[in-house]
Amino acid sequence: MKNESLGLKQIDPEIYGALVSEMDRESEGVELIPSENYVSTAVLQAIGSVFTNKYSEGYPGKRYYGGNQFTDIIETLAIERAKKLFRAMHANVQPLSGSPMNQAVYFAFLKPGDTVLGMDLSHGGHLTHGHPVSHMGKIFNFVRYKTHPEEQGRIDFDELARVAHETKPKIVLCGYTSYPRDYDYRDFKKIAEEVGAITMADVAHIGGLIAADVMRNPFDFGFDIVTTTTHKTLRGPRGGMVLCKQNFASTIDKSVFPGLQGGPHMNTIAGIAVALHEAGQPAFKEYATQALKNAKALAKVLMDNGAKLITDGTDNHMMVVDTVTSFGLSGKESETTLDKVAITVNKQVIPDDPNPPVNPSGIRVGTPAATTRGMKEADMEKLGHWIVDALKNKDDSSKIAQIREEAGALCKSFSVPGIKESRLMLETTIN
Ligand code: DSN
Repeated sequence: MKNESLGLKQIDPEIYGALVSEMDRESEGVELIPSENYVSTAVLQAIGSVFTNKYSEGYPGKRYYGGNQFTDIIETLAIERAKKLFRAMHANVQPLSGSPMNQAVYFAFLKPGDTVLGMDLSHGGHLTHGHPVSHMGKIFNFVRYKTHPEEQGRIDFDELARVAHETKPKIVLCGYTSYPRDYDYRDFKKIAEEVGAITMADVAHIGGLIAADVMRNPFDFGFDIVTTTTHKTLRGPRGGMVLCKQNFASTIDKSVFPGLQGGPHMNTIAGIAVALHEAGQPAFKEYATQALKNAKALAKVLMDNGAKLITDGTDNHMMVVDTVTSFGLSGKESETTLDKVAITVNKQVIPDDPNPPVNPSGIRVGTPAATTRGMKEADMEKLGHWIVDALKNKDDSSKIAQIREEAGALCKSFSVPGIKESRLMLETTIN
């Protein structure tokens, strides 16, 4: 099979072309979607490795297939590194991504119809926190809580306690995908204890910030279960982890495999192990600290220039802008306008949004990816002004062209990790 030694360029020019274009897109634009990031060259090498060839159903030392002596090494390292970074007693690193990691927890502890207290999607929660369109919302009884607009998005814990006593949830869940504040885990824990519920925190967005100890860690407040994706602030490949107290460990493991999934993606687990190693280094703490500083700086320049931020500021790496109120533009119009100036954001529902998710009233903006490239507060200042200028002048083509040029010039000063090496690898074939 001579062809098998040829590279992507020769074998599949269409995929090669799209890949090269994506590298150009990532290099030439500013990524401000808060759930995205750039992995390191080392993580890319681990993901693009022969571990993708291997079936490893089971867990280290207890596999259903032979030949797992090396996958056992990487999965054990990933588990130990995750436990250390998150101060967790147990870690399962096999969930394929964020939704299955949460599903594995629900199926571990709930029967159909059981109640979970979770955050409303438009107030910052996730589809898997019980939105009616998700399968989870159909199987379990999610009771959703909301935030207080007049208290900068804080949660009304008196109301939460009242609802918890009324509905007797099996799980009290906190976590978010578009909530710019930190959580007061102590209040959640107190309420859960009063009603005998398990405490679960889905920290998918802020996993890297918790690993770096620059945001609160739910385990420090006695939480039972913490789930996190690995590809957002943690800067690893796309995946999920369930971290928990020891008494939940075997129930969680059985729920992930064989309950929910089959063979784990061992190349991804290799990448997760590398990302966790990187997250344990002093440079990662600096990165996480800078991501928070950058978010504060970006929030300030946006607010100073007429943008209405949901929660009027940020405690983490992201912010949600009400673009309808600020600029008379829907989230979709704003996203499209910013695409034209090579600044990528995503349209976003705002609390109790009167508009639908396909064309909501806001956008979500975040700093993890730009910070990985090395951008700092002065760059956030520029980005904030360009965002506002573009949204205020969306029909002025010369203004849009000028901002695009300036944003492109900024990008030239900050390379994206792994791109140079990937280009080199794509051009290399051994005959
Ligand atoms: N899609 C993820 C995000 O962007 O936050 C959540 O699932």
